[in-house]
Amino acid sequence: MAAMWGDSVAKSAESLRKGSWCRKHPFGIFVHWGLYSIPGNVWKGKVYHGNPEWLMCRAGISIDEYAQLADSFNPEDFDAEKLVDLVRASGAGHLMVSAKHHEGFAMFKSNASPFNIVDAAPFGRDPLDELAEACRAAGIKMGIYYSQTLDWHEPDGVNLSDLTGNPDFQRYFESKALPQIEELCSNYGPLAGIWFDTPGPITREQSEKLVRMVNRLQPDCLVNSRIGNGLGDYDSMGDMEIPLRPRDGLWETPDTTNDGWGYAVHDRNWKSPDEIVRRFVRVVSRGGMYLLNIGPDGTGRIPAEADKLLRRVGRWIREHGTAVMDVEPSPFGPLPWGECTRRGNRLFFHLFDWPEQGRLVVPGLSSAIEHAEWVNTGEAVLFEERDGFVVFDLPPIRPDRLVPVLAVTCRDSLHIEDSLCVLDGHVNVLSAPQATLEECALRQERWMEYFGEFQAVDVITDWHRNGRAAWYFKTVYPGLFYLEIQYGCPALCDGASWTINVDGDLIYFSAVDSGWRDRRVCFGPPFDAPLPRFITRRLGLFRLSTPGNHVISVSPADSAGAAVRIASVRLIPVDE
Ligand code: FHN
Repeated sequence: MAAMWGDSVAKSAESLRKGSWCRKHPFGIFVHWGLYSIPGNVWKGKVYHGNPEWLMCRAGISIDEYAQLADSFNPEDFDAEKLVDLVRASGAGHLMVSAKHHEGFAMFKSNASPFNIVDAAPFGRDPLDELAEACRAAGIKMGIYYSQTLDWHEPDGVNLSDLTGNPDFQRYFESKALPQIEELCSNYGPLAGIWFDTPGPITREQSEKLVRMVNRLQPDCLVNSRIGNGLGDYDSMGDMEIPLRPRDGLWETPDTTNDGWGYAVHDRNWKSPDEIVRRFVRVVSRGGMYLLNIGPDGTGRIPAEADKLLRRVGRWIREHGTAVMDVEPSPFGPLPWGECTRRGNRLFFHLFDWPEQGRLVVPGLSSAIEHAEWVNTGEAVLFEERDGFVVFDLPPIRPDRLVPVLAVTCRDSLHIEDSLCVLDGHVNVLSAPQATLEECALRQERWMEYFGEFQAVDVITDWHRNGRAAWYFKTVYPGLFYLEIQYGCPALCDGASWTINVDGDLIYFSAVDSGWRDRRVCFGPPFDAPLPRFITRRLGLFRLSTPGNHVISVSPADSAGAAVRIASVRLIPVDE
C-alpha cells in the first residue's frame, strides 16, 4: 500500500518539536471541497458509489468536459467564518482544507495554473485566504491538503487510477506542484501542516524537494507521511484505519463523517455522534490524532447532518476534554468494556459498554485509589479494591449520554498488570496478536473494502503440524461462556480438523471453506485482488469456574489446515 498511503516515517527531534501541539489537542477537522462537490457523485443521471471526489475517474469524464464544471462554480453560500465557527464548536483545534485534489482544480488563486477558483470560476474569491483569516481570528490552526502526484487535469500528472507512473511527470511536478506548494506556503500565513496524498510513483528526489520547500518557507509546518518515500514528520494511517494497539510517535487517523470525503447527494450514511466519539477515543487511547472529514456541497453549504453531528461531538468534548486532551495512551491491554487514557496517576475509563448491574471491573489495577468521579459532573463513584482488580459501583442503567467517562485518581505511581482478562457480562475478544505462538505465524491482511474504505485484520496462519496458538488470561469471577472462533479458510483447507483446549477440556471442529469475495469494480492492482471473507462459528459451552489463570489453545489436528487464518476466539457470557 506504500504507493497509496506512503511509508511509515522515522520521527526526528525536529518533527516532534513541530508537532508538540498534536497530543495536546489531537482533534482536527478535514474539509474536502472542489469541483466534484457540484455533481456530488451523480453524472448524467447516473448515481455513482464510493468516493465522490473520484467522479471524474469513475465516470470516465474527459478533461475538457470536466473543466466546464468550473464555468458554473459559484458557491455563494460559502462563509469562512461560519465554517471556522463550526470547527470551533466541534471541539477541534485545527482545520485541514483541500487546496487541490486529484481533479487538479486549485481552490486558491494560483499563478502556476489558470485552472483555479479565482481565474476559472465566476466565484472569483479565494476561499483559502478567507479561511486563513477566519482561523487566525478564532485561534484555530490551519493546514492544507494537496494532491502532489495525481492530477487528472494535467496530461503530465499521474492520471486516473494509474499509479504506475507517467514519463513526463517531472514536467508537471516542476511547473505546477512545486510552484503551487510555494504559493500555498507563502500566501496564507503560518500553516500547521501540509497533508500530501497518494504518493504513487513520485521519486525520492521529488518528495525531498517538496519537503525542503515547506521547511524553508514554513519552519513550524508538519508534513505527513503521504509525501512518500519514507519522508514526512508523522504517519498518516490508512483512511479510517485505527491501529489495534498503542503506537509510538506522531501519527493520525483520517476518518470521515459518512461514506466518502467530498459531498455526495445520495450519501446518507452519517455516523452517529456516539460512533464518532468512540472512534476518536480509540485513536487517542492508542496515542494518535484524529482528523474528521466533512464535505461542503457545490454551493459551499455544509450538509445539515454533518453540522449537527459535529456540534454534538463538540458538546461531549467540552464536557470530557480533560480525558482526551494532553493525555497518554492506555497502560492496559484491551479492556472488554471500553478504552482508557491517562495523565500521570489519573486514569480515564471511557465506557463504551455499560457493565451488567453497574458492576464495572477493572482488571490488572493494583494501585491504591484515592478518588473516583464522573468527568462531566464531578459526582463521586464508590469502589471496592480487591487483590489485583477494582470494582466500581455504577448505576444499573446507562445514563443517557455519549460515552460516559470515569476519572480515577491513584494515590502513588500506577501499578498495572497489562495482562489479558476475561470478564463475565461482556463479549471478550481474544485476538490474534494477543496469542503466544508456536510453529505458526502472525500476519496482517489489509484490503480496500470499497474505494477508500481501508480494513486490516491480524491473523494466525502458516500452521505446522505441531502448531499451537495459546491465549493466557485471568478471570475475576466464575462464569459460563460460549466459545466462538473467527477464521478465514481457503478451499484447499476445507474440512481440516482442529482441536481447542480450554484448561484441559477438549473440543474438536473442522474448518469449512469461507470463500473469497471477487472484485467487480476494478481499480487496477493492487486493488483488484479478491477480498477476504471471515466466518464466526460457535464451538461450545465452557465454564471458567475458578477465578485466576486460564488458558485456551488452538492446534491443527492434521496437516490440511496450514493456510487457515484465525483472527480471534471469543468468549460470550451466558446468563444462567
Ligand atoms: O484518493 C484520496 C481520497 O479521495 C481522499 O482524499 C483520501 C483522504 O485520506 N485520500 C486518498 C485516498 O486515500
